[in-house]
Amino acid sequence: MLRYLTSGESHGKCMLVIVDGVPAGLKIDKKKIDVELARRMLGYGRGKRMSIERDAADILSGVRKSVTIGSPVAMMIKNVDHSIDRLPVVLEPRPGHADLAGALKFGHGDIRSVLERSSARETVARVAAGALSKLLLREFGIKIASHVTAIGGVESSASAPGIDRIILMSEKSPVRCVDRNVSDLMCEEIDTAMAEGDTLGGVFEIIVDGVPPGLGSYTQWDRKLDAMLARALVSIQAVKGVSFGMGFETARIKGSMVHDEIFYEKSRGFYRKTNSAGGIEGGMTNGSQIVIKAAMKPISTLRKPLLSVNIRTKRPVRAAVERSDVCAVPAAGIIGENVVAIEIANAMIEKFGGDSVAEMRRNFGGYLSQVRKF
Ligand code: EPS
Repeated sequence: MLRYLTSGESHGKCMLVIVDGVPAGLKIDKKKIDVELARRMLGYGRGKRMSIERDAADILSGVRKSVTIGSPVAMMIKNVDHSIDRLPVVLEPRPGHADLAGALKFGHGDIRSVLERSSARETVARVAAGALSKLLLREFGIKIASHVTAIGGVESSASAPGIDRIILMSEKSPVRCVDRNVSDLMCEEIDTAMAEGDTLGGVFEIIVDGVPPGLGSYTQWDRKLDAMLARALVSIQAVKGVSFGMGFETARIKGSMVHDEIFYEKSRGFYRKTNSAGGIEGGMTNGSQIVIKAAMKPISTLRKPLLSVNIRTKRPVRAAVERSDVCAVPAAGIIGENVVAIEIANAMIEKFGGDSVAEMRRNFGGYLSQVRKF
């Protein structure tokens, strides 16, 4: 089983992650991990912090001569802005943030002790773990991409192109939207929110290509892959909803219009012509691409702050203003790709054995021929 824990405060010394259960024999290309960290920093609408940081992973353990040895992999990403002990006390909780509930829960008289850890800076550590997982998935031809389909009220209605086009086109857009005209409108929407001292949320889509059928399981609730993916995505700061394939739309139309009919050809095996299920049926991959959408609420730090209450004086005040982003949906898509990568890597390890990549490859090959001969 692949598991991981993160540690670190937004303006502390560093962000840390320990990934346990990484198979031995995986070639680690550190540059690829750093590229993933750099992708997380981009996106139109981000704040000043991203021009300060130089996120790069320092691999501390579990790797020898650039190859994993089966022991836990620890990675550290330094915070250039290491100012935690110099930053002011925060007494005015921001509506929508962890501030108030976190202060009440831990008995903190200074909200800074909450916000330093609840900050989305924590996702740096998760992206490092995800980048490692992506390296494993590459060994099995599994690719993951993401693109932004909505920012505030601006939505892209164009159907998503193939995965390689998504990868290419999303990287070209400052908001990671594959539709160029909509991409421009999204940037304008962000400019308007910024001028108004406001923030924006949106929707991103994740596509996983090349997964074999049968990852996850229908046999127990906590083995269902869609449940694990939903948990991973909703745990990203500010993500409020997740849907698979046709998603909520399926609730409005008849079964005959929803379910993906099954076909068979000797050369292809079983296949579908549609993918309303988003690649998962009964908590298992069905061999089609996994397609997931996630909705992110607007960031809760507003330059024109909402009403709040000072936790010391109990007097009405305006909420605290911290340096923050106006819109972080493009970055959230990258974080989404990476938390999904961790879950898929875990499912692969569970199905094909996780001690070494060679063992996984053998079992993977054997399983594919079993499926082919079925
Ligand atoms: C972030 C770092 C943070 C914020 C943002 C994400 O840096 P700072 O607080 O120093 O500007 O830019 O976090 C939030 C929006 C939040 O609410 O915590 C990052 O590295 O992604």
